[in-house]
Order: sequence, then C-alpha cells, then structure tokens
Amino acid sequence: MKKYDETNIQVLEGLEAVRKRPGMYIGSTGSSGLHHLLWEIVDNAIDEALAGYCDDIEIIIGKDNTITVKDDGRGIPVGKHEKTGLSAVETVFTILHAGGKFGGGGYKVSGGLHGVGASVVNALSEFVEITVYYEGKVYFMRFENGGKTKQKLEVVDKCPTQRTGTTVKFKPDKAVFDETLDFDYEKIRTRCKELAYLNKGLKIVVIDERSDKKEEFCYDGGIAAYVEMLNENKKPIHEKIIYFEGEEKNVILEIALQYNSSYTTNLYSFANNINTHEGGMHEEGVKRALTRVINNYARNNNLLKEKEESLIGEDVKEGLTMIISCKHPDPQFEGQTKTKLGNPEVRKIADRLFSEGLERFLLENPSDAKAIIEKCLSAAKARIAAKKARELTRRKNVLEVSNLPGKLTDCSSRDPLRSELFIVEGDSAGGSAIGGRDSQIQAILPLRGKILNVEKARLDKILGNEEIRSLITALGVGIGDEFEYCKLRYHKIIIMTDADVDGAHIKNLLLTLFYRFFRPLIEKGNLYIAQPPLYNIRHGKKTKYVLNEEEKEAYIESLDENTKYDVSRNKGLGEMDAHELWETTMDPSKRKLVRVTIEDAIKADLAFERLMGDEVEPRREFIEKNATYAQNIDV
Ligand code: TSJ
Repeated sequence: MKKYDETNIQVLEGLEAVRKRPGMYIGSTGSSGLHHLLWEIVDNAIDEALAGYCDDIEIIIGKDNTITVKDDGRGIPVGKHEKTGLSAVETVFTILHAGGKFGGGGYKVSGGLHGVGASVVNALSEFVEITVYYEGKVYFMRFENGGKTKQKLEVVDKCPTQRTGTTVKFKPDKAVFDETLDFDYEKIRTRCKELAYLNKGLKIVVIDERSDKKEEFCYDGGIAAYVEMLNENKKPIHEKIIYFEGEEKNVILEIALQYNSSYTTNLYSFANNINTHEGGMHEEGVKRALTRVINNYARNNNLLKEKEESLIGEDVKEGLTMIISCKHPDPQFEGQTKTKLGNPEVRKIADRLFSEGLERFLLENPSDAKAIIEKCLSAAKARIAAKKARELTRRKNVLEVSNLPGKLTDCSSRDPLRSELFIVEGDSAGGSAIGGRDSQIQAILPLRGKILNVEKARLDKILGNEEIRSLITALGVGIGDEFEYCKLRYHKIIIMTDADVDGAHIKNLLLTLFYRFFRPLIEKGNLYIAQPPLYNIRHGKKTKYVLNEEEKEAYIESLDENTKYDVSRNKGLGEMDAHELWETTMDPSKRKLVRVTIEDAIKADLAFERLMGDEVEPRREFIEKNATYAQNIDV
C-alpha cells in the first residue's frame, strides 16, 4: 500500500508539470496542440498495427468536442506492471513517457517524433475513458480533471466477448485549450488517408458525428496506390508503378515510383510513418542508387555515349513521383525540425535494396526502361541549356553600374532584414507604389502583364522569361542548385496585385513560381500578400477604406443613422493615388499583410498541379467543387 501511495504522489506531480507548461509537451495550446492530443492516441493504435496485431482503427469526432479512438489489437495489458505497481493501462496514462517502455521491441511511431505519450493527453483532458477488451473480458477505467483517477481499472462486463482491442475516449480541457476545442475534420482525414497509404491493408475509418461525415481508407497497394493517386492528373511515361519492398537488419524499406511527363519532382519520404521533410539516410541511399543504376543501364545499352557526361541527380529526378517508407526499430530523428532520419546504416541498406530491385526492373521491362532513360537524357539537355540561360541573370552588363534589373526601383537601405520588396502588377500601380513608398526600406518591382506559368515549363524556358529574370536578380538568391538563402536582399517580399480576376491570376502565377523555385523563402516566412482595401465608403468629405465585407458592415453600422454614404468597390491599385496606396496598403504601422505558409506540402503540390498544370479536367472539377465558396468575383 505504501509503495502505491508514493507512486500516486509522483504521478500527480508529473501530470501537474504538464498542466503548468503544456506548450513544452505539445508545442502550443492552439489548434495544433489540440490535434497533437489526438495523434498521441492514434499513434499507439498504429504501433499495434505495425506490430501486426491490428487491422482496423476507427476515429470518431464527437459532438461535444470529444474524440474516440478504437482499435482491434491485443488490448493494452491489464496485469500489474513490475516497476510502478500499477496496471499497464494506468502506467501508460499516468507516467510521462511510459508508452514505449513496456512491451518493448517492434516498430514504433509513438515515442518517436511527437512521442510525449498518452499521459500528456490525460493531463490535459477533462476526462479520459479507457476500455480494454482482453481475454474475453471488458475492462474499464476513467480519469477526470487532468488525470485524477475517478474509476479504477475493473472488469465491467464479464459476459465473454470475442473481441479484443482498445478504445480510448477523451475530452480536451477547455481551461487549457482556451483558443479552440474544434477538431478539424479535413486535417484529420488527410493524415488518416496518409497513414492508410503508409500501412497497406490497414483500414482507418473517420467519423464526424457533428456533420454525419464518414470516410474509410484502406489501400492494399500501400504506397504504390499513393504514387498512383499523386500521378492521377499527370501523364505517366510507363504504365506500371515500380514497387519494391525489402528487409535487412530489422529495417523494413518500401519504395514506389513512377515517372510522368511533367518537369517537377514529387518525392516524399517517411520513417515510421512520419514524414521526413528533411530527408535523411533512407532518402540519400535511394537517390544515390537511382542515379547510379540509371547511368549504368544507359551506358550498357548505348543510350549514353562513352564520352558523354553522366546524368546527375537532378536529371533522374525530373518528372519523378516517389514515396520512400522506412520502418526502423529505433529511428533517430535529427535536423532542425527533427524530421531527418539519422541512422547511418540505413543509407547502405536503402542503396542495396533499391539498386537490386531497380536493376531487375529495368532488365525485365526494356521499353519502360527506354522511356525513362530518354526522359532523363532530355532533362540533362535542358539542364545544360538552363546553365547558359542562368548566366544571363548573373552577368554584369558593361553599360550598367550594377547588374540589378532596370525596372527595379530599389530602396536605399542595404540591410536585408529591414528591406521590403513589393512585386506590383502593372506599370501604373508601380508608379503609385513608387510615389507612396518609404524609399529607405521599400523597393518596387513592377511586372508587366502575365508572368510565365512555371508549372508547365522547364528551368531553361523559365530563365528565358524576362519578368522572371528580373525578379530573380532583384531577390539576389539565385535559382536551382545555385540557390543561396543568405544572399536574400529583402526579408519581406510582398505580392501586391489588384483585387480582380487578373490580379488573382498573377498572384497564383507568382505563388507557383515561389513554391516551385524559391520554396525556402516561403518556409522561412519571407513571402507576404498585401491587403489593399476592397471598398471605399465616402460620406461627406471623408473616404474610409475597408479591407473586406465585415469591416464594411461594421463601419456602416458605426455611422450616424442619418449619414448619407456611398460605397464603391476598389477595382485596381491604379485607382488609388500614391498617398492613398501608402496609407491603406504599404505603411508598415497601419497595413495588414498575410504571410504565405505551407501547411501540408503534399496537399500544396497536388493543388498546384491541379490548378496550374496541363490537364484541364482536374481544374474544372476543382472549380465546380469550390464554386460555392467563391463570392465577390468580378466577371
Ligand atoms: F496508449 C493509449 F492508451 F493511448 C492507446 C493504446 C490508445 C489506443 C487507441 C490504443 C492503444 C493500444 C495499445 N492498442 N494496442 C495496444 N497494445 C499494447 O499496449 C500491447 C499489447 C500487448 C503487448 C504484449 O507484449 O503482449 C504489448 C503491448 C504494448
């Protein structure tokens, strides 16, 4: 009894620490932290699937901000845990970081990247209920108010049951999550779909009781089906998806790939179901093998002449859609965002498994092999052409003092941290912006007409486009393999376009350009969109500019009842004079800017392809699906 009491006190102290500083455990107490709780629980069910004991997971978003996660695994063990003197269920929910420490072995998501354990969920919840179906019995336990035991673990149903598994229901504490308690269906279904692709045969059902939505994800093809989906709107250059699976030293590696006729690469890697954005050893091994095997095959088949230059990584990646999924018993996550797989032995394993498989595929499928090699050779040609074109963006013109583009009106400050670049649509708006700006810190680059759609063109053609060239030189960072973040000349890059269809189109073209060729600038938060006012409200001698519909309503409401006013829609930046543009849109002390971020790179890739790519049908579908959301569009 004494031992139990001591543990109990420690337990509550541990959970109390979590309640005092939740951010330290789940990053934030906003929406992202709220969803973190859900993934903590789901990860445990996924681990049971990785161990081979569970093939069905169900997630229910309840009406009252609750979440229920069910699996059909073995059930969390109910017997006494040696060290803590508590049952395994209680241990998992009350001792910090206990999750991975019992049961041992296997491939684990939990305790990995986010891995703070189910006890953190308990500490931050109004209640948690656990039901375990185990050896024919049903066990139940309930915690309340941040982890205080309300009902000890006991058998609640002695009626023999065939079922095994674990069900956890919890309700996040509103005192902790004071910003929002709303679970985001879209976010949850996206991750569940990804998890289903990454664990072939695993069925994940997502149910939203708030709206009666229900979706089921299950892919027998696993990551091969994932590649098929990613290439859905593209033209594959070989029919079959290339897929390998192998295991060495307890490391499981799966690779799926297919080349398409586009110029972009969609390569995503995962380690224990976690997206390794920063890559790592699995990715390095596979990339190295890909370049080597393709070069060997090309030379052996006289597709690449003896004296010709070799294909480089860039050439063999063009038009490639690839998923790499590695499962490791002890993954080491490194890098700035802890999304780089560090285990050194994985590089060799990945290289060996992939090169063996790819060599065999190329030998057995000579016509596919030929199509792939031809694609790579044409990419190499374009690369060499691009190199020449790129020199044009660098070379100093003998007549100019500096090599900055003539269209740029630069600011006088040379401090990139303080400097801002406004990319403006058209010369007339450019004129107003130049007149209104703070010339110390604000530079203006007017773009004439539409810039090139980079989703449909290769680097050599893109570099031939004058508007894009002047933008590249103005930014100073270079492009492609010469990209250097530290050379960025302005730390705020602000896209300022008219609030009409043309403006929206130019904004999309610019976002596509930044996403495909200057992605680090988005990732580091340097890209913004200016918010010019949408309406002018005139009354008496006054003109009030407002950003949107809500502000318009609010302002009109605030006016005296008898005031006569006149509302007009602000069509273009050119309609404002220099002073108005400064006052409403450019003055750092008054303006509003929207920062561009990437929530989910895979989703962003798909959206850009759908909206900016070659195929018309997916674009039409997108517009039909989203048409009801689009209001206030000038026709
Ligand atoms: F951790 C948790 F409570 F959040 C949670 C755990 C939530 C959910 C939805 C599922 C689970 C869970 C845990 N499902 N299955 C398991 N399995 C075990 O804990 C388990 C069972 C048997 C053995 C064994 O070695 O016999 C080992 C383990 C880890």
